[in-house]
Amino acid sequence: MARYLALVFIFLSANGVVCLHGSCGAEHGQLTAPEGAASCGCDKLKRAGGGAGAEVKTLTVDPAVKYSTEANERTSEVQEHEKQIHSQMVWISGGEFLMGTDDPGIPADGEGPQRWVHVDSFYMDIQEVTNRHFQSFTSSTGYVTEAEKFGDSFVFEGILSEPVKSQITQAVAAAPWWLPVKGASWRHPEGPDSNITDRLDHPVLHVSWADAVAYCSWANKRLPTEAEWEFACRGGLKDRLYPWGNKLNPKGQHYANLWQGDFPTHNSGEDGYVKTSPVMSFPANGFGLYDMVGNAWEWTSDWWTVHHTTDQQNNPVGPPSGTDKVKKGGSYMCHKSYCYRYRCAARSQNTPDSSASNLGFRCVSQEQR
Ligand SMILES: *[C@@H]1O[C@H](CO)[C@@H](O)[C@H](O)[C@H]1NC(C)=O
Ligand SMILES: [Ca+2]
Ligand SMILES: [Ca+2]
Repeated sequence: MARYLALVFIFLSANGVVCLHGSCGAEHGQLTAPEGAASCGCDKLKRAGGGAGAEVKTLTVDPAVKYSTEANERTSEVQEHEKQIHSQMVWISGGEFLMGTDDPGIPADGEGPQRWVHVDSFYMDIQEVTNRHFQSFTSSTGYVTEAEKFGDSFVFEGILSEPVKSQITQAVAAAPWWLPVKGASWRHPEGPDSNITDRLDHPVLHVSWADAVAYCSWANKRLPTEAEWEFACRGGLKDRLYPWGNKLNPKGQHYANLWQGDFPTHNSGEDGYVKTSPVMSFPANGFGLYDMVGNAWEWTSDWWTVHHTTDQQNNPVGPPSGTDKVKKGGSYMCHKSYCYRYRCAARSQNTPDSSASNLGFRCVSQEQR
């Protein structure tokens, strides 16, 4: 209880506004992207007790060391098996690209200025890491996620069952549709009465940044930098909004799992899904990558900053330190009225120990895995 009270207090002081039930709703009808405070609240899922400068708290062993060492000791037979249960990867031939935008949908997010960036070639998972992938990781390592250790995670109110919802008395002040749910984790995405049995091919959710790093390390991969992620998102197109171009629904078709309707009260599911979709349910971009925008947000390795140099950068990795990590691509909860972040240049942030029902990841590597 104390944690949640502290949580609400943090948001009150950080944002200077209280967004009570309904009062954020004034924004719902507007079709232009909100600037600053009015947003999906995706960046508000800070765990209490962290405070400024908080780093990942619970992992005492560097997951990169621990899991790559274990990985090195596996037999080739096991490695062969794992090849089938890891995501397929695609070669992304590096080069220069225009990162960010001079026409930011959400200026406060630091989407601009547009700048030339070079990234080296790399391999990238063609899909978000799935529950099946993550299950193979935890069953061979015994890894326990941060949400499982904390005992809770943030779930979007709209997908909770009534019994679970009725037991919750706290919410995030700035984004009341986010509820801390006891027992919510990647195995139980909407709390104890839910499971992933029928969702093994959906993106894994409720994974913290350290959980994502641990998984990628185990697979002999790593998280992408923001620059790599955005280069990959653009799929070889220059200065476009989406991985497929500038039109959200070319020829009336849906190209990503987003939100249709009024956020947060009504999701029409016009694209076929009101929650996550199986990975690769929508068309791939020009590089053969699926769900780069929509479905689940994806962690990157960069610390968050909104200040970017216009000097040409070579393989930028973001600031050396920070309090939040960058996530990219938006999720099935994103709608233009509230979270116009399903664009390649869009970005948002979370503290590394955050986990939620719309946040996942994919991995990259320098070599084919
Ligand atoms: C998983 O959830 C479904 C309903 O979504 C339920 O029918 C099933 O029994 C659950 N499985 C387990 C193992 O709890
Ligand atoms: Ca949808
Ligand atoms: Ca995604």
